[in-house]
Amino acid sequence: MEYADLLIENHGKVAVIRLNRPKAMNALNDNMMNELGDALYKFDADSAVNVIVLTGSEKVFAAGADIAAMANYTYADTYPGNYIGRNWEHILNVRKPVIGVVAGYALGGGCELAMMCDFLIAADSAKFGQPEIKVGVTPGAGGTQRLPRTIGKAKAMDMLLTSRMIDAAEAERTGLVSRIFPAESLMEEALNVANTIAEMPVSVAMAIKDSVNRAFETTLTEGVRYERRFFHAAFGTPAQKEGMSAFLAKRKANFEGM
Ligand code: DAK
Repeated sequence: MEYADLLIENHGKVAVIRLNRPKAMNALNDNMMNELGDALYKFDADSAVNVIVLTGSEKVFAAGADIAAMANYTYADTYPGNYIGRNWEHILNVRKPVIGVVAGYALGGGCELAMMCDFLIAADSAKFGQPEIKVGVTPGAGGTQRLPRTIGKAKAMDMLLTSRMIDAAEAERTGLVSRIFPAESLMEEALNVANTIAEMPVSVAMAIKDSVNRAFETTLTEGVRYERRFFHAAFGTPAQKEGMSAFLAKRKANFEGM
């Protein structure tokens, strides 16, 4: 796959999508978001890929929406034109696991895009922020919704209202990122994590993702019911037969194609 604003790498069952507008700090524009949707859907449908990694460069994940592109937007460009909604949220439709890997800045729409990943791994150089207030807008891709659900109201309000950036350590402490690695070894470590997941049965990984995401959309009772259906259904799958018989035979399970 060839794209103007993305770089694509294949690492076995792991596909890596790299945001790539180095001259504009990977600022997110329509073309990049269209390309990102295209790449995500292709990998989601590719049976050779079990896990997708979304990352940026060593310096920046993404410094937000492209301010130069949107500076002269009118209300007609945004609300009737469905700015953001029309092409920013494809990632939410992806059913395979998507790991966000962040080095350097993840600001504004960049932080919002990162939060749409299933979980985040960060370099010790990572900096997260929602500085939209400084350019006269509210966040528009979930910053006021996903951030408080993830790090709590006090921290989220602080970040959103002051535009303060948090570093990797604070991001890990508050639950925004799951693990931190030294910047030099970030991709190697992130690929190890991705490969661990890629060796699991992809159908079960997808069901777990689906079920965890349901936790944010429903009551506890309904969420547990939803989970239980997947659990029951698992007993009709090759993954359950292979996983449990491998355990009992004290051998490594082979979940290829499951
Ligand atoms: N957009 C466009 N260009 C950007 C950019 C951005 N967000 N961020 C950086 N650049 C460009 C700079 O203009 C500069 O370009 P040249 O001057 O070289 O041509 C180049 O990238 C390098 O940037 P700096 O010279 O500033 O580099 P530094 O290392 O000094 O600083 C920085 C890095 C990331 C701290 C700084 O660039 C920065 O503060 N950038 C802006 C961060 C920001 O404010 N992000 C939030 C953007 S607002 C909406 C929904 C969502 C949104 C809006 C509306 N609706 C539903 C209507 C979302 C809004 C946002 O994300």
